[in-house]
Amino acid sequence: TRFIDVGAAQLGPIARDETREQVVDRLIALLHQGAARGCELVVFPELALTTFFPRWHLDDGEGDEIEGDTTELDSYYEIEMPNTATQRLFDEAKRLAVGFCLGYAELTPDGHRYNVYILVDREGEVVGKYRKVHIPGHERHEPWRKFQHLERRYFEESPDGFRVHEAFGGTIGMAICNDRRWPETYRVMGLQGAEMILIGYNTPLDYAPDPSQNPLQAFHNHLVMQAGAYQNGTWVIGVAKGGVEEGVESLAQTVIIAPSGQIVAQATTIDDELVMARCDLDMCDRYKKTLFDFDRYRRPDMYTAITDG
Ligand code: CDT
Repeated sequence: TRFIDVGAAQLGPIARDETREQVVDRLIALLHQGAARGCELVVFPELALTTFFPRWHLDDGEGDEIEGDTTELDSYYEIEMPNTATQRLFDEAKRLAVGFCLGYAELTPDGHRYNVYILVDREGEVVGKYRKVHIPGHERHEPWRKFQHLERRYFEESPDGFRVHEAFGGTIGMAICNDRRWPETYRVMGLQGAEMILIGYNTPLDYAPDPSQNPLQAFHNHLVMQAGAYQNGTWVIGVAKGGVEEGVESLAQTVIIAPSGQIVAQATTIDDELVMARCDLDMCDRYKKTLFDFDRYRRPDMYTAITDG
């Protein structure tokens, strides 16, 4: 049987003035906890190096292009990885022989901005990179909101889509936050044989376009990830940046979900907290080779509206 001992490393809030060095200290502390508990992979959340900056309108422009003064905005993006601030994390992970998954904002040399997740193996090598596919929120400053959700201003949609990586003795996929609400996310990776899908999130409890959803945030969070796990016979590791960050309350409830759809570990705080589970990758076949034997039972010819639409 193939096991991966996985740590889901939830983060509490990251303040606007918190430095990368301070945050990296927190990540390394979680890495040590993971190593002490036998983890070979520690999963950090979406945008794990900075505050969730899309809550502010930070450039001077009004159009869809980023323009004007972008000094603070640009300070939230990484232009290389590893870099001066994160090299310590890579070095310590390699020393401990613990792989990790890290979310951050990427500014490419040719000026593209993506919300990304990287998978780093136990030797400290980046073995996979994922750029967020489903970018939620809005493109322009909306002053009526208590806080902004300007992801659609600050990030481009992935041109790459969902891939899987052979790593940690299994087939691993990645997704970021809003991606977890869409069944296609899991299915596209399920069709590539995903045995474990890593998902980091920042989810404000206050959803301005329809506040009636606010009390359901925790329910919807687990609903979508448990369904995605079960319907594709895969482990799902859902990792939050939670707590009250710059006055905005965000969902915690980090979870590790089995291919049965059952939650096997869950965070109990809204702060930095590592939960772990021994994940049996061979458990995936119980679902992939029976009820969800895709080759035998799926009817793709009946689903053409999904790709034609
Ligand atoms: N980070 C992220 O994608 N958050 C969204 C918030 C809701 S859309 C404004 C989410 O789907 O959780």
